[in-house]
Amino acid sequence: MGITIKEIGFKTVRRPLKTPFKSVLQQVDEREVIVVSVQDESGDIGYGECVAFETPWYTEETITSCRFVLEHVLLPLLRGQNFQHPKEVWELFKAVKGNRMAKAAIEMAVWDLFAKQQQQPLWQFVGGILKAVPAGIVIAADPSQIGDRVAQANNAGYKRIKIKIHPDTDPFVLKSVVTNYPELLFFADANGSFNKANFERLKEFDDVGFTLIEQPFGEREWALHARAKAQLNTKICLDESISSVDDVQQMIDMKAGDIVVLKMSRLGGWTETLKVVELCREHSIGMWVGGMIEFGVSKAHNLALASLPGIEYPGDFSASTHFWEKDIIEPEIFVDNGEIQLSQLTGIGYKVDTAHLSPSEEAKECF
Ligand code: OSB
Ligand code: MG
Repeated sequence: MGITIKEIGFKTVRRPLKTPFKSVLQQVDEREVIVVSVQDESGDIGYGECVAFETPWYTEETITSCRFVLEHVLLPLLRGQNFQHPKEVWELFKAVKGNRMAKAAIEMAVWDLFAKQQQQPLWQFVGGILKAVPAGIVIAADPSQIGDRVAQANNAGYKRIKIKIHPDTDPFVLKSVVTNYPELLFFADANGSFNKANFERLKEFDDVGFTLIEQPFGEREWALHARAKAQLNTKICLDESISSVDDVQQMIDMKAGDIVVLKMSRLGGWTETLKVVELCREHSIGMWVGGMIEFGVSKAHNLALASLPGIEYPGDFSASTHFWEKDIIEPEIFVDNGEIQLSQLTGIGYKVDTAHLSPSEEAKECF
């Protein structure tokens, strides 16, 4: 039994966003990802998506560094390997430091392949229980547009809205928006834009009505996050700070946060993510699944993750049409009454349409 990796494929997808994504860290107008496929002897194909950005503004990895590491480091280790369980991929890559987004892309593909071999939807294979996952949208726009964007999201059925904030954001403007929609959940994401000097400013966001504030301070600022957790009523949630299960342990030990944003790409794939989920459950740490302005392959993996018991908050799950003119999966992901139904098909549950990449995308195919 098990799986022997016979073929490995990589394709670059590069598409413009419908609307620019503006955060304090970066404006994203166009997105490039690498779709990884692995095939076994049976001909089944598993898919993963490498979601590093073009430049290192979110994590240190870039899509170029990932392409290098995939081609020259990870791929040679993977070729011809036999696995009894997809967790063995993490073991295989143990000698390779960091590069979690590159590793995650391959890991995802192998987990998908195993679920397909077992003829199970991936969400079932990993122990998921939800049949539908609550949707959630992110508003990363100029302050003057926030009111309109929230109204649009509400009309589209979203029940959870995440708004990007930074020290110059006016909390009173946000408060007037949030109080207009008492039935919606609002999250704030500061992407590490606050610091010791403007700590008091952060406190002004405490009575806006946010369910949580994501990553107010820099990724290694455990003490500042602990201070925020002690002094604010709003829950503190960590995103950039959490790259491993050890980081979650650090957050717990330092009392530096109440909630963790799960991002499989940042954590290095399913194996480490499942360990994080277990640790968070043990310590009653809240969890939800974060987005990466990603295409449907990554989204499908994340939907399976969000189906697990204990993921209590709605994640960054918007419809394919939110970012893209056309996604790379069939059917596309759509939001119905604030929810996304999980596919009942095996593996990630979607067809991957890499045969219809535009010529410029195909020209970038690298292996
Ligand atoms: O900080 O959560 C973040 C997107 C890219 C990089 C970092 C972040 C984000 C988002 C999620 O905010 C957007 C989405 O994909 O829905
Ligand atoms: Mg974030």
